[in-house]
Amino acid sequence: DDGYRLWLKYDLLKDEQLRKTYASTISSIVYEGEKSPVIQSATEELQLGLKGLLGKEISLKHTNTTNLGSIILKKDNTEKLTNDEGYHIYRQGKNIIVSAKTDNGILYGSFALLRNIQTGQSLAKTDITSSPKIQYRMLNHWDNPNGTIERGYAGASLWKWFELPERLDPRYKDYARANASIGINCTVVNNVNASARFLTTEYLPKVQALANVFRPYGIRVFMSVNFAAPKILGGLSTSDPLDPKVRQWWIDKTKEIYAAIPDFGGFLVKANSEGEPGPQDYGRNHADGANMLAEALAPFQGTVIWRAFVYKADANGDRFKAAYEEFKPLDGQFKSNAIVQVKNGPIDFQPREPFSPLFGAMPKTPLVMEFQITQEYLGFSTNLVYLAPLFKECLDADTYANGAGSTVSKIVDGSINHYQKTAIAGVANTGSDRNWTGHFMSQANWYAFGRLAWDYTLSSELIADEWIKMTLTKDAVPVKIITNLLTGSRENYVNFTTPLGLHHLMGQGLHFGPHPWLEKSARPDWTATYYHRADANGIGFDRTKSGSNALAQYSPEVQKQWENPETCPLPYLLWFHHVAWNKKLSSGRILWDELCYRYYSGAESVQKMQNDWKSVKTSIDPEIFEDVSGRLLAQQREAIWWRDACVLYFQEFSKLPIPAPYQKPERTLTEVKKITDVYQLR
Ligand code: BDP
Repeated sequence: DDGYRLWLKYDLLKDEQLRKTYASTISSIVYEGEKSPVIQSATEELQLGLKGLLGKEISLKHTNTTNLGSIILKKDNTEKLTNDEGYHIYRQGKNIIVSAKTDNGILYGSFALLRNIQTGQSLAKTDITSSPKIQYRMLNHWDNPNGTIERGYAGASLWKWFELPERLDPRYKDYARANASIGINCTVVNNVNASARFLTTEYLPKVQALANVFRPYGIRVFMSVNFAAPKILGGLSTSDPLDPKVRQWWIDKTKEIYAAIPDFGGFLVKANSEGEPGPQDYGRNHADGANMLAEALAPFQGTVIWRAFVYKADANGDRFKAAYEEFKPLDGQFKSNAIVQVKNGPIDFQPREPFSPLFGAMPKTPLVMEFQITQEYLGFSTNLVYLAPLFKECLDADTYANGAGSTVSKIVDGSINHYQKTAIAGVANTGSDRNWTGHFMSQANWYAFGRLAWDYTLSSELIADEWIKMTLTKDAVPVKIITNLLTGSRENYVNFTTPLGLHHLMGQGLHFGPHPWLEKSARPDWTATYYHRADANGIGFDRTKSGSNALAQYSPEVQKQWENPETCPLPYLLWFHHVAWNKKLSSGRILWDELCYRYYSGAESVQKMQNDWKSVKTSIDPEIFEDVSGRLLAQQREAIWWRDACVLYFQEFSKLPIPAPYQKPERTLTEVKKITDVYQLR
């Protein structure tokens, strides 16, 4: 098994009894009314899936004539239990009804029914209703026009730009199927560091061709745009958002896009961030820029998604505070079809971050959650890191913006501030590798993102359990072992890279491996020393009143959780406090010993992960087993590298011995530094 089929494997169910029960329950698939392209996708998938799982052809009928046990796809405008994209699956006599208000709802219901069969649920009393809590469930592809992917670790872009629009890779359809199966309904096809080329007559037909393949799966296409496009492409002397000619250029360009892609979703914009052009180049603010694009998109019900990932090159400030400082004052100034996309944490997709203080702070502006599925800071495609616990930790965090229970998820889904538009985005981890995600186990992260975007109340364990049963094995004991392996993997990774609230210690530029001694870079906030602040006294970034006071950006209740170093939970300690090396922590250890304990036990956990993986060998396809085994070995090498680099480097400041029972690293700091140096070579 090369992993290409993802979780849509549809192999014959091994349990013969179960298979017979399903087969006797399902004799045909019936659709009513017109067979739209979306209904065509639903029936095609059901036929494909059931044939594989049950080993029998299931016929397709237009209207129901018998009551022998059919799956009936029923559009029902009066369905009270669901929203527009939701579904209701229930028994009616011998039939199974998949009912929804829209064709898209029926498509999602069909995939849900298949998932129930794939995971071996009984259909005897089926009665499932489910509706997505967030409207736009999006993937953000950071793909470039030359086929490379920014921060992509699974090969080249899925989009074969040179072949498009004439040749359609069959993979585009499989991509759409996979997304639809987990409820993803929007995709931004290109990098936020956007090439203006995507808006040319060269690239628009290519994007149009992709949109045509995705449409029958309920997926709308968005594009990242370069704010300076009027200058770059339009020959204008400015891209000032208040200049009438610039505004007209965007109005015309938007019309041209909608003529080609009538259901085009809109624009995603990274502006005045990391060197990208933006409204501030002309003395305007982010709302001015977003509103200009919103105006061009409004006649077509399009949306502009404006990113809040901004931080100025200011050596004395605290990058933590930057997005809040720039965006909070603009609350209420954005047009109704302009929404603001915020990364989960205040810095940049670190293995652990507190939630961004913007969540809860902009009640008049719909905020989009941006997660990173691609493992830029979580070990690329050599590390097994299941991200559902990271996503959940943020979504479940309480902002107290509107009293207790104002979780980040309730900000994002609009239930607290009654947003008209709601959205969640994940930076995709897909690429041209045969198994889509490089590390086979990273498929679970794509899956988990989609499942949580649909319903953030699902637990990490439940999502892992589903995914394992659909892609790896249904054997009960191995399912349990792998579920534990997955759910513990993120904490393991945090422990051997950035425990206790450390952050931004990774290799410069590439963001690979440890580089805690990095003290000079093009910008101070691209170094590691800016963040960890280790000295003879201790380590950590004081963000309380005595330091940068970034904590003040949170509600008083949240401040209370984190402001006191005595009571601040250890996972967040060094995010907010500079703590003395010999300070006794709630664990009973002094800080230095706790740090060593985390680095050593984190690295040891990778050995344990290997043992767990070996123990399930007979239940796993050999090709997948070998692939994951090899990557776990690489992960072990990296974990020890991280451990050695960090304890040896921080020991220069603490001057304390490695506590028993741990052994001193076998190599010296100079030797470890050499490994990191090599990664800085071109
Ligand atoms: C950073 C990445 C960079 C992205 C940037 C962003 O290193 O490649 O362009 O995020 O999100 O983490 O814009």
